[in-house]
Amino acid sequence: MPTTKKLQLWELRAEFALRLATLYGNEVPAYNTLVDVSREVNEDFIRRNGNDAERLGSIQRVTAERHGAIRVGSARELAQVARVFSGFGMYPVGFYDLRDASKSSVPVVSTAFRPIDPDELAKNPFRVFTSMLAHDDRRFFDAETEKQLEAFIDARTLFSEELLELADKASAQKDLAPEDAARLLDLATAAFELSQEPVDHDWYFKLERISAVAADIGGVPSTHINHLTPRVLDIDDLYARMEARGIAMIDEIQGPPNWEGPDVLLRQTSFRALAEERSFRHQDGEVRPGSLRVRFGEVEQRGIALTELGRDLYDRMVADVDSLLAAGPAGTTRVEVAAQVWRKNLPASEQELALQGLAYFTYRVADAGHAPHKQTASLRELVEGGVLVPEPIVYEDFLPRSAAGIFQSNLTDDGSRDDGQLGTPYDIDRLSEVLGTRIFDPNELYSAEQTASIEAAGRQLGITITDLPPSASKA
Ligand code: OOG
Ligand code: NI
Repeated sequence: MPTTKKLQLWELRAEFALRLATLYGNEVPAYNTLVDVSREVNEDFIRRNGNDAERLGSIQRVTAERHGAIRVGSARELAQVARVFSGFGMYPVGFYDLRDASKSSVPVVSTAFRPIDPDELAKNPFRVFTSMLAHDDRRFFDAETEKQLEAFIDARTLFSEELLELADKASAQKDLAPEDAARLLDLATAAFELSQEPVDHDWYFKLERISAVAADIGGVPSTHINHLTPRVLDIDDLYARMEARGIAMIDEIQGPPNWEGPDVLLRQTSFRALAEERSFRHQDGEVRPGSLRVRFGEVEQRGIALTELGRDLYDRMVADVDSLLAAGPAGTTRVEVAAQVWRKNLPASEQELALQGLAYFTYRVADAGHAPHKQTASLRELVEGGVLVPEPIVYEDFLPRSAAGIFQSNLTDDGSRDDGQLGTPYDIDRLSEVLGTRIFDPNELYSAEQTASIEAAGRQLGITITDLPPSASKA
């Protein structure tokens, strides 16, 4: 009977993503519009492009695909988040320092929790961008505010013991009995629901003057989903359709431009959600209604994962776009300039992206019959001879500059920061210590997948494949 069947981690994860989507759709109705429009965009894209449309993920995966964003206040809370997500087969990948990625006041460091195995990603790729307030960073918070933040955050409980223990159990067993699963899902979903508890007015707005993000994290008694982001196959189409419905999007699509060559990394855009009712406790002790506008809708299109070499090129192209834009005639847009820079620098075919070692691919044996009759062959000759076909590995992570852009474009003002002060030094190792578990390096994950596929192809052909792109030879 299905009711006695244990649930696998991916089933828990898929159900968790659905529950959060229902919750968020009730809280922020514009999200439901976004999901509807995303579905239309994807269906039309498949209709126009046929089989090719699914090169970067099956339509089932893409339609179900979401990323969430949450924000927590302390090392203790972040370590608990890691326990909760581990119960859904989601592990920390990548380190993002948004403090330096933006001019305005975004005092957080972040990682993303997601599945790491290709099979698990294919079953359900739910991921959550998770930020921790750097409350000890003097550029943003003076000693007194730091103490107040610490006291406020230490006094609250985001995740109950019961939730943490159920998550630990799922994580250890890799599955969960139905009653436990139901309870885990209820508790985990409720932990991210917007609280109705009154917000301390003066405390919240004291923090907001420093940083709206700090207020959203440390000014309220619980955490909540900041946004939930569906994935589309054509973000330009999505943007146009949302505007046509009268929903004002941010000015530009963040990340790579639309161009005729392969899509790489991640393109994102967003709109500000409406103000939401909250109640505030004022200094006179009275509770009165008010409103906050901190949440928003975001949508994304995912492309091919770039290698470190490719990422260096990407960063140089982004810098080129900046300087051309600064020097260029008024009225030219970033997107126009970027498309020119892309044409000049980036190979226009997946095959060249692969063979120049700029992006990650797996290699499928397409024509073993034409394999050369020798012991070794280069990757290029096998691909150019049609023996192997490169298939793109999708970028499963985030971009700090776009993330900062998303944070920033939705803030009402810049807040304040004092760059004369020294920041707290965070990096991937320090954040791993905070989490109590190692943060995976995304490049290692992509590279291992690519290498494994080349080795498997070599075994299948009985050939040692040589002259691998630099990204594949060092795994
Ligand atoms: C997270 C912003 C980053 C993305 O998609 O780049 C992000 C946040 O606003 O909490 O979600
Ligand atoms: Ni996001």
